[in-house]
Amino acid sequence: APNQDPSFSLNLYYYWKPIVMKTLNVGLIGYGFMGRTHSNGYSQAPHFFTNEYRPVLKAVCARSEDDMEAAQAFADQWGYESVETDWREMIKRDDIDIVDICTPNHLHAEMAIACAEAGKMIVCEKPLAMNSAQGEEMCQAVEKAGVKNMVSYNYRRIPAVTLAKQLIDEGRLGRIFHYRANFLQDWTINADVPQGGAATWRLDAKSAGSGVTGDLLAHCIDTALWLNGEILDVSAVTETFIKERVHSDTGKKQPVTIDDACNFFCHFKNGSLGLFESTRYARGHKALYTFEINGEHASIRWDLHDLHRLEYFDHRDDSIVRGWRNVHISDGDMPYMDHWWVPGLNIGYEHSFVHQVADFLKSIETGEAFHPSFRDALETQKVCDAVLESAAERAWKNV
Ligand code: NAI
Ligand code: 4PW
Repeated sequence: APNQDPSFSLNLYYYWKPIVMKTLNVGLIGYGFMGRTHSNGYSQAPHFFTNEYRPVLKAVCARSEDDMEAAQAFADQWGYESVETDWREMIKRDDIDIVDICTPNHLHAEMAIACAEAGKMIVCEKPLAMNSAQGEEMCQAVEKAGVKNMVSYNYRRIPAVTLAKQLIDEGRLGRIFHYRANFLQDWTINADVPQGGAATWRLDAKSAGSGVTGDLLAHCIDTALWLNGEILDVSAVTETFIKERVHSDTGKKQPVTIDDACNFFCHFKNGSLGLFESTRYARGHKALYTFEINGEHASIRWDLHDLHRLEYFDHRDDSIVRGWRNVHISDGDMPYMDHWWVPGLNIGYEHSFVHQVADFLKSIETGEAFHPSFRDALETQKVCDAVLESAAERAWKNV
C-alpha cells in the first residue's frame, strides 16, 4: 500500500505519467525533406513543451512495395513502429490518429479527403492543393468529418515572425502602407536539371501545380495574410526562362510549364500596397525569404537567413540614436523562446516545426481551432490562383 510519504506518491505520478499519458499515433506519408522536419517535430515537442498528448511515431508509408526498403530505413532511423506500403491501407488503421501528408503537391487533395472520410486528424504540407477548387473540396471534407486539420505554413512559428504578429496586433506599426516580400533561390538555373521524378517534381506542373508561385510565394502570401490581412486583387507577371527540360519519366525533353519566376503587386483590404517577388534563378541566394512592412509609426523587416532577428524602426523615436533596431529574439520574453535555452542562444528553421507540433497538440487538448487550418490555407490558394490567372491574362485579377 502506498505509504504516507508525499514524495512517494509524487514519484509514483512521475513514474506512471509517461506511460498513462494520452498518446496520439502519427502515420506519415512522405519521408523526404518534410518527412524529416515533421518527424523531428514530433520527437522534440514532448521534450520542450508540456502537452496532455504525446505523439507516437506509429507508421511511415512507402510509395509502394518497391520503396519498402528505403521507408524501413527511415522508420528505423526515426523510430517509427511500422511501415506500410499503401497509404490507403494505413489510414484505415484504428491505431492511427493523425495522418501527416508530406508528399508532392498533387497528392495532397486525394490523401486528405480520404483521411477526413476515415475520421483522421490531418497535418498537410503546403500548399494546400494544386488549385483552389481542390482546396475547397478538402475544406468541405474536413469540415463535414469534423476532424482537426492544419497546413504546415511553418514560418508563422519562427519566433521573430510570431513577434512581428504580436507587434502589429498591439498597434505598434499603426496604419500599414506597404508590405513587400520575396523568396529567392537559385537551383534551377542549370538547364540540365530535369523535370519530374523524385528529386525535381517541383519543375513538373503535373506534380507541383505551379512553380515558385505555389511553392515559395505561397509562404510569403500566407505570412502576409496572417500579418496584414486580406488581399483584394493582384497584378502579376511570370516567366519560364528555360522552356524545355528532360523529363525523368521519359528521358526526353518536354516543355516546362511551371513559373520559374513570379512578381506581383496587390491591394490589401486594409488599404496597403503589396509587392511580392520569387525566383529560382537568383544567383547568390539559396533560400532568401524576407518581408518588410512599413507602417505609420514603425517598420519591421525579417530575413530567413538571419531568422532570430527582427529589425524594427520606430518613427516616433526622435532621439539622436533613432534608427533600425536589431531585436535579438533570444533576449527577453519572446514567443516560444522560454521553452528553449538561455537568452542569447538561438534556435533554427527546424524549431518552427517543433512549435507547430506543440501548438497543434495544444489545439487538440483545448479544442481551439489551429491556424492555419485548411480553410485559412485556401485563402492563400485563391491568391496563388489569381496571381497565375493575372499573369496569363496580363490583367488585374480579383482574389
Ligand atoms: P520530397 O521529394 O523530399 O519528399 C516527398 C516524399 O513523398 C518522398 O518520400 C516520396 O517517396 C513520397 N511520395 C511521393 N509519391 C508518393 C505516393 N504516391 N505515396 C506515398 N509517398 C509518396 O518532398 P518535400 O520537399 O518533402 O515536399 C513535400 C511537401 O512538403 C510538398 O508539398 C512541399 O511543398 C512541402 N514543403 C514544405 C516546406 C515548408 O517549409 N513548409 C519545405 C519543403 C517542402
Ligand atoms: O516550401 C519550400 C520548399 O518547397 C521551403 O520553404 C523552401 O523552398 C525550402 O524548400 C523549398
